[in-house]
Amino acid sequence: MDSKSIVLVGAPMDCGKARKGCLMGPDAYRTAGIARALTDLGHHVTDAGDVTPDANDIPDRDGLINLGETIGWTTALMRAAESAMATGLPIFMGGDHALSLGTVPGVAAHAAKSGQPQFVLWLDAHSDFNTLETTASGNLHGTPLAYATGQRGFEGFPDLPVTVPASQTCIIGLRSVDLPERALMEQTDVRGYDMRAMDEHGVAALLVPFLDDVAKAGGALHVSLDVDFIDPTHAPAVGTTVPGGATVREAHLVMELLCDSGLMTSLDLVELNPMLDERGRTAHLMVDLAASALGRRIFDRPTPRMM
Ligand code: 6HN
Ligand code: MN
Ligand code: MN
Ligand code: MN
Repeated sequence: MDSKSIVLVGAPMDCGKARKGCLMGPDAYRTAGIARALTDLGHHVTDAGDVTPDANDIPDRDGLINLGETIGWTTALMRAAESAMATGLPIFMGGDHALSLGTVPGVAAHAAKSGQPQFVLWLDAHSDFNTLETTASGNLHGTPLAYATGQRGFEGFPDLPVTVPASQTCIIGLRSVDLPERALMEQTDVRGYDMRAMDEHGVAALLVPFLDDVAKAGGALHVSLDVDFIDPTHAPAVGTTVPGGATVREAHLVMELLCDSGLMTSLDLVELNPMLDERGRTAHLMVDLAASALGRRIFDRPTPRMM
């Protein structure tokens, strides 16, 4: 793959749920050697350091965990994401998945300026399609895809000038979806594939048609990789483990197909909780997956296309 300018953006956000630890994620990725892994592939890598949240006086609301703080991160990350897009391919190192409340609208705002349609690939056991009104847990890391696609029910959050049409989003890996988020998703044309679809058809058959649509539209592609996409036997360092997830090879294949497509323009690495890791194995796996998406391979050969 061509040499890229990659900018690492730390987002040590930990307020999207009650259990703490994701704030150590950015430093775990640094320690696991993310910059070196990408430099070794021929890329130019800079580390922009960590974003800090905006202050605001938004009052907390019953049943919603850390609402004001989450909105402070959201506004700060929107700006950071939009400006990072102007300098290269950003990798947003989380932090919990609430960080995508900011990164997805931020990258979409950048794409809109050049008239480019924004697409989003969501790799997750969960759909993260709750709103402030439907969430049963109050954990706002369960809401970013609903917000970014412009669903109602986000009182207190900034109105988004640019949203991502649900038809330009694809979720792969689903195995835990709340009833209200399913109802809301069914009113949209978000593409959602559960683990059964992956078992029956193979992950490539799910992903390649979506990538073809991105290519046809000349779109920008944001990828949001939640640690819990991967089965907890391989990726234990996450608070929301759900058994029956992607294997290590399935996850790498997704990344390799993304690399071959040349379409990925930004990447979130989210939900890593180093407190729950075993000798850094989850952090290293996430770094290896990012490397696969950015050109690490055994042989330089085109993969034959069967579909
Ligand atoms: N994640 N649907 C559950 C909730 O609390 O809303 C789980 C959310 C998980 C969030 O995967 O980033
Ligand atoms: Mn651009
Ligand atoms: Mn998630
Ligand atoms: Mn998840």
